[in-house]
Amino acid sequence: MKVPTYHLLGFFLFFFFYHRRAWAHYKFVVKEVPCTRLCSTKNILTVNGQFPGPTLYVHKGDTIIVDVYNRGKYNFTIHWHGVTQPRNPWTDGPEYITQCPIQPGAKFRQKIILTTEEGTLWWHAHSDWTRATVYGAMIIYPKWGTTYPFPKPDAEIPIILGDWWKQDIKEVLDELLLSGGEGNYSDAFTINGQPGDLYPCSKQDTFRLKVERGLTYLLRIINSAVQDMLFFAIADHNLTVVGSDASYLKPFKRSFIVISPGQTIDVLLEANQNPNHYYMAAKSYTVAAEGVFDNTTTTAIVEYSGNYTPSSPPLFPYLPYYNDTLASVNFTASLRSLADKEHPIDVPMEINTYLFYTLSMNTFPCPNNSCSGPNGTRLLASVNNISFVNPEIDILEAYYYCIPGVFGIRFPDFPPLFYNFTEEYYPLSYEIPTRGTEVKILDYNSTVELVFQGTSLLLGSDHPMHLHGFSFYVVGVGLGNFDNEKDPLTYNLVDPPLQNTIIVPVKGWLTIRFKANNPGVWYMHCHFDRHMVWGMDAVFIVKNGKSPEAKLPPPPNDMPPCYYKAVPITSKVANSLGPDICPIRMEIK
Ligand SMILES: *[C@@H]1O[C@H](CO)[C@@H](O)[C@H](O)[C@H]1NC(C)=O
Ligand SMILES: *[C@@H]1O[C@H](CO)[C@@H](O)[C@H](O)[C@H]1NC(C)=O
Ligand SMILES: *[C@@H]1O[C@H](CO)[C@@H](O)[C@H](O)[C@H]1NC(C)=O
Ligand SMILES: *[C@@H]1O[C@H](CO)[C@@H](O)[C@H](O)[C@H]1NC(C)=O
Ligand SMILES: *[C@@H]1O[C@H](CO)[C@@H](O)[C@H](O)[C@H]1NC(C)=O
Ligand SMILES: *[C@@H]1O[C@H](CO)[C@@H](O)[C@H](O)[C@H]1NC(C)=O
Ligand SMILES: *[C@@H]1O[C@H](CO)[C@@H](O)[C@H](O)[C@H]1NC(C)=O
Ligand SMILES: *[C@@H]1O[C@H](CO)[C@@H](O)[C@H](O)[C@H]1NC(C)=O
Ligand SMILES: *[C@@H]1O[C@H](CO)[C@@H](O)[C@H](O)[C@H]1NC(C)=O
Ligand SMILES: *[C@@H]1O[C@H](CO)[C@@H](O)[C@H](O)[C@H]1NC(C)=O
Ligand SMILES: *[C@@H]1O[C@H](CO)[C@@H](O)[C@H](O)[C@H]1NC(C)=O
Ligand SMILES: [Cu+2]
Repeated sequence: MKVPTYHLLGFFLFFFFYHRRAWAHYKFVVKEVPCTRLCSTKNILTVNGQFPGPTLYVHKGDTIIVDVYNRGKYNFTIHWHGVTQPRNPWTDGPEYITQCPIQPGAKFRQKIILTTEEGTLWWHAHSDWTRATVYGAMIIYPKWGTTYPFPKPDAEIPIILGDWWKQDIKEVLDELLLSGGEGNYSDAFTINGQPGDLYPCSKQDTFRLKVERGLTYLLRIINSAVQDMLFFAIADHNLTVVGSDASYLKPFKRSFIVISPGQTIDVLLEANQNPNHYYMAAKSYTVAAEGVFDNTTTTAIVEYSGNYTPSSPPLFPYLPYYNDTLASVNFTASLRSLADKEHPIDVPMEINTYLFYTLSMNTFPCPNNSCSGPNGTRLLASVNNISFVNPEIDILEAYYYCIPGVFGIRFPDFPPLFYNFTEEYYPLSYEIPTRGTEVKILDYNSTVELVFQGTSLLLGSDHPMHLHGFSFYVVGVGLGNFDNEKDPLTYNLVDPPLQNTIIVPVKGWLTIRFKANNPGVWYMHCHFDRHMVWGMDAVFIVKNGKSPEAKLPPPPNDMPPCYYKAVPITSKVANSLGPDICPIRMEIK
């Protein structure tokens, strides 16, 4: 049979592109470049010299390879935020949790395994505070041949919200840790790397979104800020929220949204107003006192095409007052999964592991009361009264190789003390946490319900909690103390949203559910980097299941090395961790 050549060519092209896409390969060269914002220039760390970094365009189910070359001055790691990475914690990224850092001059090949994620995610550095400038979008299109659960938008635009610090970010972190106090806050917020009109020396470079009346735009909004939850709105335009954290939502309309660091929100913008210039704007949502947070506003401009005289200045949107907690909680409570035939939900209904974690701001005594926290103390933060301390060997390797002395396995399921967590007055001694590196061990396939309870210690704060390795269903949220009897009756088990980051409201609670079907070591932390370095972190170890596809595979052979003293392991010490805890026992030399 004679096959026309163009058929063969078509077949070849299909194969070539299909496989190229399915195994996209990127090169990330991490290096410093000079960058000017707010009338001054400093060196910032970037990927490939770009700020924000390159966008990854992929399809649902793809596997991506990224070769990360550290040509910077500091230890470095990178994390694929919201990718569950089944059985692949090895290249998840958080330093001293799943790997030791990539040292200057070194290289690490990272594999990103996408499965059910579809929509918008992002990637960012996960060492010290280098993520302040090292981040980018990850756009996950539907599988080939399928489409969105809403009319195909005419164009798609990433809107990456960030913050900008005039100071070198390493200096900000060093100062924070040295002083023990609140530390500094950012000087500006940014939209796609630009502060916008309202800041000095910024007007020229303001991000402009050109739109045509009658068309619909999908804005893929990401909050990459180090420190701040943000209100975001576009003047005279409602936003139709259709997705968050790479999972679709039942569409709902809002004049503004609330987005936490780490979170992504997809919205449809209909260009249905009179041709004009309209501001899009973002500013902080915070309960911090005036004078100790960045109260500036970042803007970009939505510009209709056509012949007209734009209003000057452009029309400005309504944004709630900085501390409008009700607006924020209302937004979180409005998220609902599609939960239809094509997008079924899988919320665990029979729970076998109940956890209750308090999230607290803390103080710690400082020699001679010489720190800058309240009464000369050092500020810390904790989960269940344990302020997490990073180990020197990453927990994943310590677990895999069964290296003793790196972490403890006694992270408590409940706080040491039940009291009125949201009361205004409490004994001062409650403020002081214990410090340690404890992990919570979960059996493979266990069904977990975790209630977060924000406490009023040091007036409390909202906490955008982020879990690596899983997406979780948010089944309930409220203000005040969690009521074990009444609140579970309000749970949404029908169409709860599937998130990887969610705001636990100040002096409030929030309940998540997930199934621990991803063996390995997975970090959970507040996505305010300040709270993270103060110790509001926890680590889950999900044990291996019985079948081969439920077991943690060996590490890639280019894992960045850790430096540690050789500890000869006797089987006695190894066994003291418990018989099922270490999948592999090896003598480390
Ligand atoms: C905080 O930031 C400001 C503005 O960038 C800077 O002038 C100051 O030195 C920084 N440090 C402290 C401790 O305030
Ligand atoms: C936005 O939605 C609200 C409530 O549905 C409506 O009252 C308002 O007119 C809408 N605004 C625009 C600009 O479409
Ligand atoms: C921002 O905070 C500064 C310092 O506290 C204050 O002077 C200024 O009025 C505030 N600006 C706004 C817009 O709230
Ligand atoms: C918000 O801040 C204002 C001004 O500082 C204050 O009067 C008000 O009580 C605060 N609201 C809440 C809910 O804390
Ligand atoms: C949020 O606020 C809107 C408008 O006030 C209200 O209609 C809606 O019921 C609230 N939603 C939730 C979940 O509280
Ligand atoms: C604390 O103060 C005492 C008396 O001034 C001084 O001798 C001591 O060195 C100080 N300790 C520290 C850790 O600064
Ligand atoms: C500082 O000390 C005073 C006096 O002991 C106490 O009333 C106050 O609550 C303390 N502040 C904090 C934040 O611990
Ligand atoms: C807990 O404290 C809050 C704030 O002071 C108060 O409103 C509430 O009634 C207290 N709850 C109980 C059960 O005492
Ligand atoms: C946290 O633990 C410390 C040390 O055991 C204790 O003094 C403190 O009261 C605890 N705080 C709370 C809120 O349980
Ligand atoms: C884990 O759950 C999956 C899906 O419910 C099931 O197919 C599998 O058999 C379970 N494995 C174990 C070891 O329980
Ligand atoms: C960089 O990482 C290596 C390996 O974990 C570690 O030994 C070293 O102390 C780190 N350097 C800094 C400055 O943190
Ligand atoms: Cu926090």
